[in-house]
Amino acid sequence: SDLNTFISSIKRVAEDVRTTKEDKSSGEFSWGYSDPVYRQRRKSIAEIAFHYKHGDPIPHVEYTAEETATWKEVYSTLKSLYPTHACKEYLEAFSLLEKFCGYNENNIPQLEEVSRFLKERTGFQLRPVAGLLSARDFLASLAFRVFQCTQYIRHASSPMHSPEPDCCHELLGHVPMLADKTFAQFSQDIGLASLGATDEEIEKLATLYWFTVEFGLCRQNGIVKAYGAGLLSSYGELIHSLSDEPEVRDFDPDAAAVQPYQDQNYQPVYFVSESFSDAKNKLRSYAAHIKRPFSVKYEPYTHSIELL
Ligand code: H2B
Ligand code: FE
Repeated sequence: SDLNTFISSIKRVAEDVRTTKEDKSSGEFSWGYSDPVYRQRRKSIAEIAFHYKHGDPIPHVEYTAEETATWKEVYSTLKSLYPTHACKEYLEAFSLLEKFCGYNENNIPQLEEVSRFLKERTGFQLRPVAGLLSARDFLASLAFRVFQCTQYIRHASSPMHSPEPDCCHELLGHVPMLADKTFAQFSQDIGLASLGATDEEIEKLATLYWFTVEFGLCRQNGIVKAYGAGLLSSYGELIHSLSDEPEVRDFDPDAAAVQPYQDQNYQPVYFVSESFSDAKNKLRSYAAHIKRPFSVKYEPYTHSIELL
């Protein structure tokens, strides 16, 4: 039956967390759409993702001087905000990444090096991806502690803005947080909750992901800080999120899962968590109420999913 086919497909070990080539990386949504040199570059970096097999070392990309200059502008601008705007888990990981993974303004870190670092810290691994995946595919890999990571950089004409994820967003937004144990568990829990969920539940989990992993805030010593990757990789929205313009609500998964969001503009509403363990516990009880034909457990020794 369809259900059995589906069950055997989700039981596959992380090795098989392969996703469709159905992606939006043709450049259609990027600023470089009309730049043939940029499009060719994107195509050649996408080839790495299409040929990648789990367990392979991630091939290095030799970034050009122009690409490194784009990175430098993003890196140095954002870095100036982190001490006051980023949560402590982020700051701690960021300094380790500078020490051990080649994070600096003159170098775009290589995914392979970063992936090895994360694997040692929290068991998360990076997998190169050519562009946006469906929410279902993207969340499913989180269940295996695999983070699908773009390797190209945004077009040089707009260093401070990218309409799609690029390596600045992944490396500066996501990677430092994935080095935190509790946050890593939270991320995997969203992934586990997505397995076998209906399209409606996936939509809600994707929205929950949006208001936490991408745009989440947290309170530390009475001060609101950012932990969402969409904030930590956007100079403008990082400032906006901690100003008194937006509305800020206490994190509640039931509310966050159905909150309308903005993908063209800054968010008018953010959710603040008291801590990552608190967010994780709330998410777990939310996930426990999702109706599914089965429940799942992650088997860490074999990196596989067990059905309960
Ligand atoms: N695909 C890729 N390649 N990177 C992402 O960060 C991403 C994605 N995020 N697909 C997903 C969608 C997210 O917006 C949620 C889960 O829908
Ligand atoms: Fe992201």
